[in-house]
Parts: sequence; C-alpha cells; structure tokens
Amino acid sequence: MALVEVQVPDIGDFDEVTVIELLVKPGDTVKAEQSLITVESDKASMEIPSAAAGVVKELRVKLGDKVKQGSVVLVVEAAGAAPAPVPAPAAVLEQKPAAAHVNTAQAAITTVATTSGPVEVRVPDIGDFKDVSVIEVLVKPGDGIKLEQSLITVESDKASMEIPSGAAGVLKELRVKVGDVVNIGDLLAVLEASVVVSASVPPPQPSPVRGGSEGRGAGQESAPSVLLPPLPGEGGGGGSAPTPQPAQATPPHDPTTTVQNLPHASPSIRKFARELGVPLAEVKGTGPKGRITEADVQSFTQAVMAGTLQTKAIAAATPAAKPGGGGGELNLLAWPKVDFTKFGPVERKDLSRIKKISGANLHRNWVVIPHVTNHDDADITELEAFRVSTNKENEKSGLKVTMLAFLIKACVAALKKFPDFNSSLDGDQLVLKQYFHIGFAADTPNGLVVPVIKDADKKGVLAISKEMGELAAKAREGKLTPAEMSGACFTISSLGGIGGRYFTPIINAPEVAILGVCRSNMEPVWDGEKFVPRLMLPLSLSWDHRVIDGASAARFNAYLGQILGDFRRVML
Ligand code: CAO
Repeated sequence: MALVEVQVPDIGDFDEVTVIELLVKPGDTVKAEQSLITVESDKASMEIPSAAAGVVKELRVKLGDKVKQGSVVLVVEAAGAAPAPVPAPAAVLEQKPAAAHVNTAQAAITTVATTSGPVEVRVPDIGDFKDVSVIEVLVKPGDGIKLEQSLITVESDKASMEIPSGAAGVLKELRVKVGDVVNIGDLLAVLEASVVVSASVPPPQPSPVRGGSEGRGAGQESAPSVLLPPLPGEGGGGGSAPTPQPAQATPPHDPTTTVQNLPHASPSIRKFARELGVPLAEVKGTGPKGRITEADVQSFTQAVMAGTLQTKAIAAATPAAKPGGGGGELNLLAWPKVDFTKFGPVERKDLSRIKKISGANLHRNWVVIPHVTNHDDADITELEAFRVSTNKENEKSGLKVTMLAFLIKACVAALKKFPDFNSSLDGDQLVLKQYFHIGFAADTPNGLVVPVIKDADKKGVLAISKEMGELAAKAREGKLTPAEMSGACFTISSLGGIGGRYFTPIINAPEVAILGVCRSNMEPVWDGEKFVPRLMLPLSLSWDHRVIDGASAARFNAYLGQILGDFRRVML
C-alpha cells in the first residue's frame, strides 16, 4: 500500500491560513473528500478535504500552524488506487460587512425592475449549485430592503451562501420558506421597488477554484464546484449586480435576528447542530475566536437532555412557576448586569478554554447531583513519619512521595469495601465498576484538570507518586491527552499543599463521590487520659445522595481514617 501525502489544494487567494481544527487523528480511516482540517483566514473558514482514502499515518500540521496551497496536511496509507481529484474546500465567511467580500463579477442577479411598482427577485446564477436548500429566511414582508441585502441563506452539503436582493424597496411577498429547494431563476420575493436594477448582467465565468473543469488550465484536476470567497479581479462579466455571498448558515431562526449576530461555526458543525435541532445562536463557542465546535454542540445537547439548560424555545413554551405553585422550575432572576466602570477601573479577561469547559461541567454537576458533604479527620501521625523516612531513603532517586499517593491507595481500599462509591448511575441502574481508576484534581495556570491514575489497585505508592508527578507536570504544560483524563471511578481533590480546613468538593460526574483533603495540622487529641499531639488530616467527602446514604458515607470516612491511621490495613 502506498503512502500518499495529502496537500492543501488550491484555496484561491488565501495566501496563508491558520489551522483551527483537526478533524482526524493518526489511525483514523478517512474517505476521499472527507474533511481533514479546518483553516481560517480573517475572511473565511474552510474545511480541507482529503484527496485520498486510507488510514492516517501521520499528521503534519497542528493547531495554530499556517498553511497554504501545497502544504502537506497528513500522510495516508492509501486504500486503493490513485488519489481522487482534490475537491476544493468549502468556505464560510465570517460576519463582516458584505461589501468587503463581494466580487461583483461573480454572479448575476436576475431581476425585472421598473422605477416603481413590483419587482421580482430571483435566484441568481449560483454556479454548479443545484437544488440547494433554503435554511434561513432573513427578512419578512413589510421589511425595507436595501440593494444587496441578504434575503435568504441556502446550503449545499459543503457550503452555504446568502442570496442578496437585486433591488431596493419594501418586501411585499416572500415566495420561499425554510426547507424549500431552489435553483437558478426561482422566484424569491416581490418588492415594491424604489431602485432600478439592471436585468442584463452577464452570467459569471467559473473560477478555477470553484468552477468545474471549465476554465482550468491543462493538467489541472477538475474539482466539484463549491463556494469560496471571491478572488480579486477574477471572473469575467463586470456588471453591477450583487454577488451571492458564502455565509454562515444557521438553523431556521427568527427573521428579526440580525445577520451580524449569527454564530461562528463551520458548515459541518452547522449541519450537525441542525440534525440535533440545536439552536446554534444559543451555543457558546469555546474554539478559537469563539468558534462553535462539535464538543460545544454536544455539551449543549447533554445539558438540555440533563435538564440543566433550556433552549429559548423550550423556555418560551414552559410556563413560569408561580409563587406558591407546585412546579419544580427554578424560575430564577436574570443574572445581574452591572456596569462596574461606574464604581472604578476594571480590566476584562477572557476565561481560559479549560475554565469554560470545566465551568460548564461543574455547573451541571452542582445543579443535577444532590450533594452532601461529610467532614472528618484522620490521624496521620505515623503515616507522615513513614512518608518522611521513605523520602529520606529515596532522596538519591529524586522521587518524592506526597500524602496524596497514600490517599489514593487508601481510597482504593475504601472503594473495595464500599463498592457503591465505585459506581455510576445509569437511569435506574447502578453500574458497579470492577476497576479502580483514581482521578486527582490538578491546579494548572489555565485552570483545573483531572488526570487519572489507572488501575491504582495494582500499583504501589512509589509507582503512583512517580506517575502522579509526570501527569501533574503534563497537566501544567497543557499536554494531557483526553485518554489521560478519562475513565476515573473516584476523584481526590487535595489542597493539602496550599492550606485550608475543610471544603465541599463538587462531584465529577458520572462518578458518585469525591474526597477533598486539606492541610494536616498538629492538634491536641484526647487519648482517654490526656491530650496528646497528633497530626490530623481534614477530610471532606461529597457524595451523591441518589446513590449513597449518610450512614454509608460516615462509614466510608471512618474506614478511610482507620487506614490512614494504620496503613498496614491496606494489605488486609
Ligand atoms: N497536609 C500538609 N502538607 C501537605 C499535604 C497535606 N494534606 N499535602 C501535600 N502537602 C505538602 C507536600 O508534602 C509538599 O510539601 P514539601 O514541599 O515540604 O514536601 C507540599 O505540600 C506541596 O505538595 P504538592 O501540592 O506539590 O503535591 P501533592 O502531591 O500534594 O499534590 C497536585 C499534587 C497536583 C494534586 C497539587 O499540586 C495540586 O494541583 N493541588 C491543587 C488541587 C486543586 O486545585 N483542588 C481544588 C479542586 S476544586 O476547585
């Protein structure tokens, strides 16, 4: 099987574009024409398709890289014969003033205009696009329409474009609706015209990039026509009619929504959102420049399904709870909107990506899970002495054992004794895990992450310490892989290195409990005859009251305390 380098195809006048999304990874099987990466210039974003089918052997680009025509994106072990012709990528313009991207030579608006009276606005020549779906209607009868104002958005499977008006006037009649399929020449609307528009603009010449085989030089591969932002000086006709403008498509929305407020996402994400019925305008984008990613659409859907989020449509259909009424609705006040500059100088800072993602997860977990937290203390006087002496013995190796490694081992023992703590809720069923993967919260410059020590029951304290050090270092450098952060059964959040007494950690769903640990203190403890100085470790165990009850939680903490008090119990 041959190794094939897949390159960035002809992407028009885009000199250098930034890679903003990687859509495949090594080991993936890709089909010809499958999108591999998304790139973005200041004007547009586009997905770069594969010219070959096969298994991805090597990715040659990473997020943030600049690429241009000919840059190698990846290497595939080709499945079959020669690489397929390279389809030109689909582009989506960002929300910029339309005029900035309009190549007036690109298309002809077919209108029949008079100085006054009704004017028919029809679908102009939109290249090779046939049977495109109307996915948005941007205006409504009665609206004053400016020349070149976008009337509708249409979409093929690869790109979307706005269809502008060829005349100015008042919209009398709309002849299309969302879901209609349109073609060149179809009647879109009737205006009461106030401006004359030429009806004789010549049709556009296909461009090498977006056209079919016409117009291509000898030896150039033909490519299916897709929409790209217009190339300066390209095309033939001249004429003054506005050009269909590749644009961002959204699910059907309120026609009063301004085009400038449409969300920022690639065509495939828009399609994905539409299939799920997700209103993109309500999804917060966590990608570069606020771009909406597939994960954002998934999180939105999960939050709606979990009942922690309502779409505006659902909220509008849900009657508000009345005081004293029996409804379970939260019926919260709107978040206070304060102009802080009235009170003093302020600085605005974007939340980090990690904070945005973890914030949404923590919020869901806090709202959905009925949390209870039990606080207790463990006597770790002997264990700390053992830890200090172990570190002295291992000084030369450079490996330092912290209390957290012992806690991981102790928690495994407690999870074995109380299996309900090592479970997840799945509807009316409890999934009891027979493996022991322990997550630990790690503080990083960009926010909180939770690396996972897999199979902690099979590892010794030294091995756990070593692995924890490596994972914590990777976490701080932002290099943890998703696999290193998934699969935890139970999480420990240790603030022991920082301070504090007790806190109420939030359960890391779908886990059912989390242990919070604070700084140990030397305290006077009554031994039955006198007070003796003992090193006490504050423990805070939060648990899901749907799965665990208070007595079990108290027993879990007490057992944990016994183990930490006499670590030999771990072996029992
Ligand atoms: N009591 C007293 N001292 C403690 C302690 C405890 N419970 N736990 C750790 N320490 C000490 C360590 O022994 C070490 O002391 P020396 O430097 O003198 O040896 C020092 O505190 C620093 O330890 P550490 O924090 O580097 O190591 P760790 O294994 O305890 O923790 C890690 C590693 C990655 C969990 C930690 O660095 C971290 O990120 N903690 C923050 C977790 C967090 O943010 N939780 C909140 C989640 S909810 O928002």
